[in-house]
Amino acid sequence: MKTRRTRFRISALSKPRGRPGARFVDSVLFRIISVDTPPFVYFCTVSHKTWEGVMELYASPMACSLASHITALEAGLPVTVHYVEGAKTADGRDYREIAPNGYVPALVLASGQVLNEGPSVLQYLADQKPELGLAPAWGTTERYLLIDTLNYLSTEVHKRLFQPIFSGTAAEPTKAAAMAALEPTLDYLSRRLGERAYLVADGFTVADAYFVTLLNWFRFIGTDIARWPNINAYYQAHLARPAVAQAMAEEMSERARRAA
Ligand SMILES: N[C@@H](CCC(=O)N[C@@H](CS)C(=O)NCC(=O)O)C(=O)O
Repeated sequence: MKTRRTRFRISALSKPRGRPGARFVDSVLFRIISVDTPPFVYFCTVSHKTWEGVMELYASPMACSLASHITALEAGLPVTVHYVEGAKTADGRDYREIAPNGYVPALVLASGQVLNEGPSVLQYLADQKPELGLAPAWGTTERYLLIDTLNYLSTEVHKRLFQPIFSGTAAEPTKAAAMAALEPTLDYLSRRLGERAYLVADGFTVADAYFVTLLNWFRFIGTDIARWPNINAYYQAHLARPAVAQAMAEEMSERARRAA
């Protein structure tokens, strides 16, 4: 998987919906010509297998998009990661032309459609490789437990707690209320995790990718996770997971580059 600097340029990245439409990808190595002949679009390429299903993930280093980055690596998917800085892409485009609400993650699918909510991006990526079990199969109770967990992490932990804490504009009482909710939230998550190695299923799922991402933030604001031994053991074990370690190393290196 390539990160940040792409070897090709895509125009008309975010077509509204449906078929890809005319799209040209220029590269030293590849040239893909889209022939828009309704009702079919034919892709002619010197390396069809290489580019089939390629996706673009827009991310901010160590933000919630880290969970999607981890998932893409876990699944070995053809995803190119682009870091967004100051609402601009690395090649100077206005990020709001890709994701109108300005949030990461945004996943631009091979069709040109854009997913722009963490839980949908995570599940889409997981569903590309169902055999890996990164999301339980649709129709099973476990799938609904996954959705339940992703919604909790996204709305209650990410948005209700961390959004005001990280915000430069939130009122002090709002920040204080969020800080006061940190410990009860970790108590709850500790009970929810129990002595299991994974948050939802018998193996690693996208909920674990998201939980590890949020545990980084607890640590970042100085919460001593060691006070919740089961969460701490879980966190340490997942930090050693190759996809987690690789995604975090890449994103920390991007942060270091910005800080330099
Ligand atoms: N509802 C979105 C929220 C995503 C979100 O809050 N992303 C943050 C980074 S963690 C962001 O892009 N913030 C940029 C901004 O607020 O302009 C989701 O759950 O994915």
